Amino acid sequence: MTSIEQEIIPLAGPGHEQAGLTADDLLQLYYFMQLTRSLEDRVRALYLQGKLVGAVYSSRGQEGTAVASSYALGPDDVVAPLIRDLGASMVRGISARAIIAQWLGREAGPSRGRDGNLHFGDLSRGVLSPVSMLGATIPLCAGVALASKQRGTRQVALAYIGDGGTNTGDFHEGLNFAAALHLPLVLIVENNGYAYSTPVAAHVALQSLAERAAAYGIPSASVDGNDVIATYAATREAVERARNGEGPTLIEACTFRMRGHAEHDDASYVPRHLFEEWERRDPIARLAAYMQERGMLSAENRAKTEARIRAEIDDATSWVEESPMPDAATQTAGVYAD
Ligand SMILES: Cc1ncc(C[n+]2csc(CCOP(=O)(O)OP(=O)(O)O)c2C)c(N)n1
Repeated sequence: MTSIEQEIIPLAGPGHEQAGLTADDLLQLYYFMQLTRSLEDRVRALYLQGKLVGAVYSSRGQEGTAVASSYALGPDDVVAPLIRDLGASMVRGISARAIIAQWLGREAGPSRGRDGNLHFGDLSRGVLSPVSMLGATIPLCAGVALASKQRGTRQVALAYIGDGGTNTGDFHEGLNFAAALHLPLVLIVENNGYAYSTPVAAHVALQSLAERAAAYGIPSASVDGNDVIATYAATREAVERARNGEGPTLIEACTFRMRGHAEHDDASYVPRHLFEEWERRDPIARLAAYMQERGMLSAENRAKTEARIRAEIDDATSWVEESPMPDAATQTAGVYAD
């Protein structure tokens, strides 16, 4: 054990059984968080090698929020991940090959090399593409939730927004609309300490971003976003409420952005002690400690999972590097309406 592992802050929320999670579920959550982290490490390496055009955003340190919340959805539900939510795309089954192909601008990527690297989804898996204008995915998800209500499909829409994004007009309009019509929407507010270089206390006067829910007359919760069990439990409860026709819920997930806004940003404006404090709350290390204490993650199992992830990412990287760029003659196909 390293000194960091010894200092890990134990999970203090509900136990996994109380949250309705089995030992296999915990192993899945561990796998998806580690897969997300390892994939993002790989993209950083590809970026530093000059193989990738555009910015590289990371969810390092906050993988648990997207993984645990999207894990609480049913197979027919819809999710709208943003830049810190790669884990949600992975949980929905978008492959490492597809993601690396997207990052490297290949024809085999979900947007077929027509986008920078960010705006990809997969409607067949219920994953909406991000919209760059922050907040815009909330009215979009409210629309999905409205369709679900009108068609009686009982699908739930799960949207994410950063702390900074809660200050947009679209946040207000989308959430108010969903609340007024009692739509099946769950909104995860990822409070990761900073909106680019602006600390939360400098852009909003609330103690907790969960307080925003009162303005819309909807229930809320504030959870430790680096506790996957607590985040899963709160989201599952909100998803059930939404599915039962009881309208939207806002969940503040408290977490921390362990990198700069993107890799071109060295985060020099973040006091160093915050990184040290949040390192002790690392969502992967905390879940691993929880599982190890209960005999649910043997050294062998952990090594196997890590080897599986390495193989998956190595396979995807070499496959993508061999795969073609889009044909320039077709570059506008699928970009503009015919
Ligand atoms: C409406 C809008 N304003 C500004 C931007 C530029 N921008 C992109 S990310 C970002 C910071 C977002 O911070 P936050 O919502 O807290 O999310 P985080 O990056 O911390 O996950 C800004 C200002 C944008 N994309 N959309």
